[in-house]
Amino acid sequence: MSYQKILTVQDISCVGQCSLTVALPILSAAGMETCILPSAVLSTHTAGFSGFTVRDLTADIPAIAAHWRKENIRFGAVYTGYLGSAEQIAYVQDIFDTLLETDGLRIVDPAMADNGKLYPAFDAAYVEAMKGLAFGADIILPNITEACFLTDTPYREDYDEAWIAALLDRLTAAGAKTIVLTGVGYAPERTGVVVREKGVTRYYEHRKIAKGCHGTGDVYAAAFVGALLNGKDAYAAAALAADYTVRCIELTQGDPAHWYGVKFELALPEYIRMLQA
Ligand code: PXL
Repeated sequence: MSYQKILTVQDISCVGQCSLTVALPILSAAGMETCILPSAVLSTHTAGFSGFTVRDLTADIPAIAAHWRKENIRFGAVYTGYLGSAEQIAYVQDIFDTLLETDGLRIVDPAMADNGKLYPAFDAAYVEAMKGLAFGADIILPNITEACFLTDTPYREDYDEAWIAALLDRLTAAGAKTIVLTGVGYAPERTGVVVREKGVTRYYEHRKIAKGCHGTGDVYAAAFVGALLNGKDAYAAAALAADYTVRCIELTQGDPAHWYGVKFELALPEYIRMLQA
């Protein structure tokens, strides 16, 4: 697929290998002109560091978006990740409505929770706002915890294929279009991703290396978006992104000092080769 101008909206965690500091290099490696809108600036991410600083950039967003409209700037896709506040979600919705090219893609990673819990910055009002953004998008990439929050489903550690199918049904009933549900494993040491598109559900299973490696959701979503915009279908993009994320984890394990993220940079050459295959 051709070179496209896309926008990704998520925070800058200055240290911690997540959100914009992984999305920008991965999408650039995927050959996309990647414009960014930082939702907030944090000294580090919020999962494991203490005493981090946060500057919420919500108030800056309307003027930034208005400037882009005035300059007639439009994007082939807008991909959102960790956002700063419920109020900001309304501004992002406005960006979806006014700054996309005709047929531009709305891709939402509702990055707000994991392992049954919301991230520290978020509350029930944020979840409600995220429902509106996610169910109006073309593609969503929740993990199981986020899918539960989006559908008011009690979270479960143990589940089977029927429970996952019911969770997908609830997302679809609420308005979700293409769903990429991450972190779905039915056996020890195995995990994978379930893709439901136009009523067809497919599962890509792969090796589970480590439990809850930080930042891998963001690496995965960016790699998925890069593959999709390179013309892969949703299932192929989901599988490619899984293979890349596994490589990133492999390259990081064995270095306990690197607990806060994955060394995704080391696998970028492989990612580019996967895109070309
Ligand atoms: O990886 C998701 C993420 C992104 N940004 C910030 C976070 C987290 C997860 O904790 O804290 C600031």
